[in-house]
Amino acid sequence: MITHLEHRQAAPTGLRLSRAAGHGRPTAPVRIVHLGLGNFFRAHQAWYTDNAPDAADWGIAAFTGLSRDLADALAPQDGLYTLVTRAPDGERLRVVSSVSAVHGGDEHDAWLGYWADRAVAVATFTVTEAGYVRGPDGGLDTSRADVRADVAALRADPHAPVTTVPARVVAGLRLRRSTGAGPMTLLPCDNLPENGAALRRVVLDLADLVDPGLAAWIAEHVAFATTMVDRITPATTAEERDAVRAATGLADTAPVRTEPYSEWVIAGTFPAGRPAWEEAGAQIVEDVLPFEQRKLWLLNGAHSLLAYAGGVLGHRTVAEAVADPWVRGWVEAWWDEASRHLDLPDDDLLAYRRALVERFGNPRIEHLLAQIAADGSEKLPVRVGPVLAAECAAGRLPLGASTVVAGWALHLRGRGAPLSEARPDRVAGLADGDLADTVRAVLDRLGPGLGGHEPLVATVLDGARALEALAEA
Ligand code: CS2
Repeated sequence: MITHLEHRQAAPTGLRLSRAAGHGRPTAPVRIVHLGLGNFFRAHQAWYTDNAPDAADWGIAAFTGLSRDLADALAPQDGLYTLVTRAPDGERLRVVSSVSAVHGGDEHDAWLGYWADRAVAVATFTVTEAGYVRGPDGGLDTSRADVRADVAALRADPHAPVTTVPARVVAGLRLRRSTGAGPMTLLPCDNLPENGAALRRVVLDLADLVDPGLAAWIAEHVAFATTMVDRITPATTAEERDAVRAATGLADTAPVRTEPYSEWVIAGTFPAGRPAWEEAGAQIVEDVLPFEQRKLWLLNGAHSLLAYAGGVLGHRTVAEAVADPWVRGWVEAWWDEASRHLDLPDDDLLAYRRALVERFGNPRIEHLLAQIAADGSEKLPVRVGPVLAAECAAGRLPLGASTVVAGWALHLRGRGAPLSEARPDRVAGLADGDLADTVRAVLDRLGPGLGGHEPLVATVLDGARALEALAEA
C-alpha cells in the first residue's frame, strides 16, 4: 500500500497535533462561520478552503450541531485534523488548517459574536435535510414545539439561546443588522434541491414571526447561494485513529476518512467576498439544478437503494451491496430511469455512472449502509420521488425506483439496518397494518396520488416479496 504524507510531519512522538508545534498553517482570521461541524464539512468545505490560494485570509469558526463532542475533541488540537484520502490502492494524509475556532452548538454568545463581526462574510451549513425544519410545503414547520419555543424566546430577548437552525440564523442576522456589520452570504451545503432557496424560505418565515421589519432587511442584505456538494465521507472509526498515529506518529483524536473524488458546484453572489474556491476545484456556475439533480438522483438515490434493498439482503457496506449482482442490477435499472429525466448529454451521464461504480466499490472507504439508511423520510422524497412520479406519468412502472420503495417499506417494518429518524413523527404509523398498507402509505409520501396507483403498488409489493425471498435464500 502507498501511504503518502502531503505535509512534513514531526518525528513519531505520539504528540498531539498543534499549531505551536508547527503542524499545519498558522491560524487564519475568521471570515466564515459554519454550523454543523462534522466529518462531511471537514472533508469538503474545510478542505476546499484549505486548498484555496488565499487560505491564509479565510479561517472558519465551526459550531457543532446537537452534540459538542467534536468541538471538545478538536479544541485541544487547535482545530487541526488529519484528512485521510483513501483510494483503492493507497492513501494520502494531510493536516487541514482552515478551521480556526471550534465551538459547541450551545455556545450561543460566541455564535452571535461572529454574526456581528463585519469580517465574517459567509455562513455555511451542513445540518442534514432535517435541520431545515420544513413543513410539507417547504415553509417553516410552525407546528413544531422547538420552532415555537425559539420564536417565543427571540421575541422576548434577541440574545436568548435557541436551538433550531432558522432561529440561530435569524438571531445572528438580527444582531448583524443592529451592529451594521453589512451584507453577507449564506451557503447551505446539504443534499436538498435548491438549498439556497430552501434556507431562505425558512429563515424569512421565522424572521417574520419574530420581527416583521427583519425579513425585509434580510431580503435586501443577505445573499442565499445554492450549492451541490459531493464527497463520500463515512464516520470515523477507532482503527482510523490508530492508522493515523501509526503513519504520522501524531495523536489525532478526530481524523476524517474520505474518498479521492470530490465536487462542489456553487451559484450565487458573495457581496462581502469569499475564498477563491474555484482555484481549489469548485465550479462557479449560473444554475446548479442540472448538477444537483444528477447527484441527488444518481448518487444519493442509488445510495438509498443500496441502503434499504442491500440492508434487507444482509449487506453491511456500500461496497458489499454494490458487488451483489442482484443489487447492482437494480442500481443500473434505477440509473436508466433517472437518466431519462436528466437534461444532460448521454456521454456525461455514462461517465458519471461509471465513476459511481468505482466510488461505490472502493473497498477502503467502508461506508456503512446504516449511516445512509437514517432519515429516509427526509431523503427519499427528494432523491427518488421526482423520478418515480415522472416515470409513472410517462406510463412506465420503474423497477429500480420500485425496489428502493420496497426496501424502504421493509426497513420501516424492521428489516435491515435499525430505524433511525431525526423526525420520528414523520414515520409514525407507516408500518401499521400489512405490507400493502405500508407500501401505499410510503408511496403517498413520495408523490401525490402514488399510493392509489394500483399497478405501481403491485410492482412495489412484488419487489418487496422478491427481496424477502432473496434474503431467506
Ligand atoms: C449519503 C450521502 O448518507 C447519505 O444519505 O447518500 O451522505 C452521500 O454520501 C453524500 O451526499 C456524498 O456526497
